[in-house]
Amino acid sequence: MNTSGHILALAGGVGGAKLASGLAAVLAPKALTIVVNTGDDFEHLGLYISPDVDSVVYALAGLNDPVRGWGLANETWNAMSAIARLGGPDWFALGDQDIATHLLRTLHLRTRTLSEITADFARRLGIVHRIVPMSDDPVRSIIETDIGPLPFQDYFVRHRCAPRFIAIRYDGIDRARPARDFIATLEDPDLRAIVLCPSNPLLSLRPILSLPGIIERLQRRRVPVVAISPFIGRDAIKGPAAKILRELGLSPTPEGLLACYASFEQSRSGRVGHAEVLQSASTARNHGERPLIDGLVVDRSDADFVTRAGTVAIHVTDTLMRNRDDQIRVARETLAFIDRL
Ligand code: FO1
Repeated sequence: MNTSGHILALAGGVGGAKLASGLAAVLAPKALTIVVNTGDDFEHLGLYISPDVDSVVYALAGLNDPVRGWGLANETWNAMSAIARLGGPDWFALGDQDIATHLLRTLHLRTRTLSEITADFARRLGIVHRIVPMSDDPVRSIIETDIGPLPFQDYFVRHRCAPRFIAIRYDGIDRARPARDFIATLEDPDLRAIVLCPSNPLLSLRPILSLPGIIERLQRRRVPVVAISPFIGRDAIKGPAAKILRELGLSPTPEGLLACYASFEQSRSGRVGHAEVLQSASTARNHGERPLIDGLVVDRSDADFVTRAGTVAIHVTDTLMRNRDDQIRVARETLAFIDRL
């Protein structure tokens, strides 16, 4: 077992940033690469916003607001108030300090890639681990809902996830190349495991896994893939994951999560809706084909699931990460679990 190797963590959103912080606290700089979803990225007020990348960068720098779950701690909102006073859009709140990130990133994007800018910001904020946006090419998550297709932030923030979720698609995914350091980590002979953070499977992880060639590379892997369930007691810790799974006909449980991951293997188009989930439930795996997930970390409140887990190895623990100690504990337990697989 390669206990000193390289961990590749796939992350997005608050849950992803928390586990990424825990892993960064216990792993050496060269032993961790965090690849982050960019399907939530969009242009707003002329600025390029990359919410999941910023959540991970701010969390690893210790600058994040732990209560809000996004943006910077000790934030002020003067620019937003001034924008509203002038009749500008204020449905998406940009803090005064946060605006500095978006302004500089937008400026640098004229001459540099998102990967280069992220690495530069991370280094300047004292981060020693590698944070890699999943792609330098544009990918935009679109939610198909009962009121029509909505760009991700319209669905998530403007409509507060209220419309019924019918399907998600990722515009631009077919032409998007996975970031260079993402591929390099997947091909690293020293790779020890791939960790799917407790992020929303459809909003945060599926875009990363839908990039051309990624699922195929995972299916040829020599190392375990371990996921951490974002569900506790049939509900999501934060955000709309439980509501979305229910609207797709899945339960917000480890079982529903595995069904969701199975639909990723079946549907190569990237789009996931009710039909894709149903199809994967009825399609038997080809002989010898490896499931996407080797191990799943589940919360104690979902421990009854263990008996129905089939070939997937299960580790049961307290998955709620209230503080830094919890982040470190869940990270350590996940690494120990990997070494038992
Ligand atoms: N989420 C909200 O619910 N309301 C907001 O006004 C908002 C603003 C915002 C600004 C910058 C940023 O990086 C994130 C922001 N988020 C906001 C969170 C964002 O919508 C989500 O974190 C992700 O896109 C989902 O993981």
